[in-house]
Amino acid sequence: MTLDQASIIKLAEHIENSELEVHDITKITDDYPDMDWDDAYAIQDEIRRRKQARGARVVGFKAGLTSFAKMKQMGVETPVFGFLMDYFTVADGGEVATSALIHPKVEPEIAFVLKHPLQGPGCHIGSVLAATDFIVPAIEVIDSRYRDFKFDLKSVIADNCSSTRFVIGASMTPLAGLDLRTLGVVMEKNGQPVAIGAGAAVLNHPATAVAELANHLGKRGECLPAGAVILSGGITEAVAVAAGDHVSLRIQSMGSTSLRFI
Ligand code: OOG
Ligand code: MG
Repeated sequence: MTLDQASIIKLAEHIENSELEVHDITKITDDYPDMDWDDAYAIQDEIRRRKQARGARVVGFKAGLTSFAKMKQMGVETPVFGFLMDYFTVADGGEVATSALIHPKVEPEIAFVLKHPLQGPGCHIGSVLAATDFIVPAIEVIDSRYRDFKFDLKSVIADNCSSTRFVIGASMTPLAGLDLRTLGVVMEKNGQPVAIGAGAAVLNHPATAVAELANHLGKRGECLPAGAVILSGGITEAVAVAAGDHVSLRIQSMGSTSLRFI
């Protein structure tokens, strides 16, 4: 850690206010070039604490920047981890008000729901497969608080990895007999395919991203709880959206989900 507690609190407030007041900010490493990874996660934790203190509940966790397409798009090379609050949830087929967002983008993802908690360190693909109850298709809406989505890893971690909304499909798919690597993924915007991929785009197997997330949380004395939504990361580049757009996602053998921006 290089930042004192007062700076962590000040930066958490600064970033969270940009979310709540819907305006962008410059990346925080411009002003704090020496901040380290622990500082970045401490700011993210403080944002989570502030939301919980207002009565919001954590409903899940996410891994991000887990596909080469996303790493390339954002110019980084390491996965990042964040949390999902109750108010991020959008009903399947539901609406997202763009007036509450700065410059939203959508990503096709595979979401995991566990039947047993996963406690790192030492989680691997096998632990994730054994603990998984079912998987569902998910569209994550991201909305970096940073101007033009320009950030470095420490800035994006502090900003809870651009998290803002997500929708998941309602068909529970068990893992038995499925090869997640070869599942085809098609996301459409207004009826046109805009993102096409397969599960292997995420670290060669999306369960690897979940294992890394569990190991990350384990180092901090936390676990991935049973029943939570776990987003394993965008399979393709993120696609910008605006009011009026309808986005749908179909994943082979897993069904579909959709949402509309108003
Ligand atoms: C960071 C969040 C990335 C994903 O699935 O890769 C993410 C960003 O690109 O703004 O959620
Ligand atoms: Mg994502």
